Amino acid sequence: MARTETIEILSSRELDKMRTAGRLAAELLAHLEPMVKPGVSTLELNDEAERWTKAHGATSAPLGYKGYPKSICTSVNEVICHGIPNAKEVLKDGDIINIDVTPLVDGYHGDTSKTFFVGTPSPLAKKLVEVTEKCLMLGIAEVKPGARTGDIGAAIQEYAEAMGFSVVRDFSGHGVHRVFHTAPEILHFGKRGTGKRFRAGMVFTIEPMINEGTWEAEVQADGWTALTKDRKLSAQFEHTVAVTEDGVEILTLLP
Ligand code: EYF
Ligand code: CO
Repeated sequence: MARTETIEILSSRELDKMRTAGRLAAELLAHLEPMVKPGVSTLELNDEAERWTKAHGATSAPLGYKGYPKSICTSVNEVICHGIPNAKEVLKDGDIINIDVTPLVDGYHGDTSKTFFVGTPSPLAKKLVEVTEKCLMLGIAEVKPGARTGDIGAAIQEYAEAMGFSVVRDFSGHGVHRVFHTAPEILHFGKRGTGKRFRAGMVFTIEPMINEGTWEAEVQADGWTALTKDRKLSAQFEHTVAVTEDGVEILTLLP
């Protein structure tokens, strides 16, 4: 859906708050990473994320957002995004799982996600996950004042398709600050030289979802979980980034 709101320019005080939220989000993913092993349920990951977030003085923005029932999203194998943690979903060797976290810290959101291997991945899963992470970094490399949202989408689409994969069309990156989802909309496909121009102080996510087969998605009967139409694998990585005077700062990276 197109986002028509104006794109906020954050003050240096607000950017500092976004740095704090982004750092906590990255630390939360790093905290969960050792738990990603065969035999753990996605509900156990959720419950530890919720406990750790509260223990660090923050709240989990996804919990209750538009009615979403859990604190994180856990998207396994053919799930593209918004997988709901569940006690019956137990990870097994060879799975891939994206964990998407958004702690809300002192009124500001840090939104990041990463796809992890459970045990030993197949060669195809390994390639898909590596290509998806590179798509994110190629998208981030396009960000600087004067560049446009379409430059990000073009860079991601060109690389993903050259590697034999497809780019999900139905979900996009988004502006993020005090508001979880706002302008600009960041498509992960498109044409260079199109879309909104970046200015220093804008903050948004880039979160490409890359599929092994068709780009087409469908939403499960639960109304939340998005799956690949052909039930082949999907991977995703996400960072929250700020446009700086001369380029970009990744707010959800650990030093
Ligand atoms: C009714 C949700 C709403 N939406 C987006 C709500 O940007 C995100 N991750 O990077 C993101 C995370 C969550 C989220 C967690 C819950 N929601 C999910 C699915 C459908 C929907 O529309
Ligand atoms: Co996001």
